[in-house]
Amino acid sequence: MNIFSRWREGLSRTSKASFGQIVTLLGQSEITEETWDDLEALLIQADLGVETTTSILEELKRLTQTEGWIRSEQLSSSLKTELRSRLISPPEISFSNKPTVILVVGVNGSGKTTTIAKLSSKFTGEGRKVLLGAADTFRAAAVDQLQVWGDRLSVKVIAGAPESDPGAVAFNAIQAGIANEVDVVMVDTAGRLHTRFNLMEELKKVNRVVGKAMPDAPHHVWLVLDATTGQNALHQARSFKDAVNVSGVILTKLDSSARGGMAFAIQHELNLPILFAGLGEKPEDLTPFDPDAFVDGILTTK
Ligand SMILES: Nc1nc2c(ncn2[C@@H]2O[C@H](COP(=O)(O)OP(=O)(O)O)[C@@H](O)[C@H]2O)c(=O)[nH]1
Ligand SMILES: [Mg+2]
Repeated sequence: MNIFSRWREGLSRTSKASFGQIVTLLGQSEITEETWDDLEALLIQADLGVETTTSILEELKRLTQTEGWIRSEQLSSSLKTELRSRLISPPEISFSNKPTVILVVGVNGSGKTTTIAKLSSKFTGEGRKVLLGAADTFRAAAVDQLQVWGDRLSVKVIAGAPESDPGAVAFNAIQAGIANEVDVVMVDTAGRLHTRFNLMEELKKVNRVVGKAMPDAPHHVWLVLDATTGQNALHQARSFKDAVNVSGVILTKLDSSARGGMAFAIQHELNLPILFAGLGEKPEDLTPFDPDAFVDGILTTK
């Protein structure tokens, strides 16, 4: 399957819902005040966020005036261009440190552990040696889940006793990573504690301890966001961004979401690149974020 069909399939819920209505709206009519009102409502409904929606509408109205457009289908390709221009092309991931330490954060259920498994499979496939740290010590099941993935993928997992200090687990994982000469250490973290405040304080501590285990670590901090949680995820994202130095986002469950527009809101509000996207539950369903294929996917109705 080529990359565009892969994304079209993964985004079919989103394209059938909100964006499908946009495609219909721009199908065959004269541009009237109602076109603009409907387009605005649909973009907001698709979770683009008010500011991004407003700026896209302003640009399309300006173009309509200068180009003298009268038919709504004339807006289509400009809408595509405007959407694309609001997505950041993901930077190449640097693995220049040995080990390169990646801290993976996000709320419970967002897909951290599954994503770490998918990334392990990807990185291992690229010939990199991977080691995992199970620093979500708040839930015993979380450690088991990572261990099961580690066994399946033949990747070493460093874990502590239940309820042990997550910072200590992260520290041990990095030391083991150095001793075993691995290329990548990924540290899974808790997504829920007694309070949000406790969670953020704990993450800051893990972040600091990681820096003690290896200077300049973590080299990447990736925030996993669940696309089905819509605008709500943005509030969470801000807390994480304030607590630790998040360098990129992984947007999961785009396949289960009808609100793929979240991607635009994330980039506008957080100014962080989306590095990978989850288009399903299988390991190969985690794919590098491709802005062109993404925009094509949300605007293609079958
Ligand atoms: N459909 C779909 N499900 C996903 C995706 N990523 C994760 N999941 C599912 O989301 C659930 C929670 O994932 P988990 O990794 O345990 O989340 P964590 O609590 O953040 O570690 C699991 O059932 C995963 O299979 C995705 O991209 N698409
Ligand atoms: Mg987990």
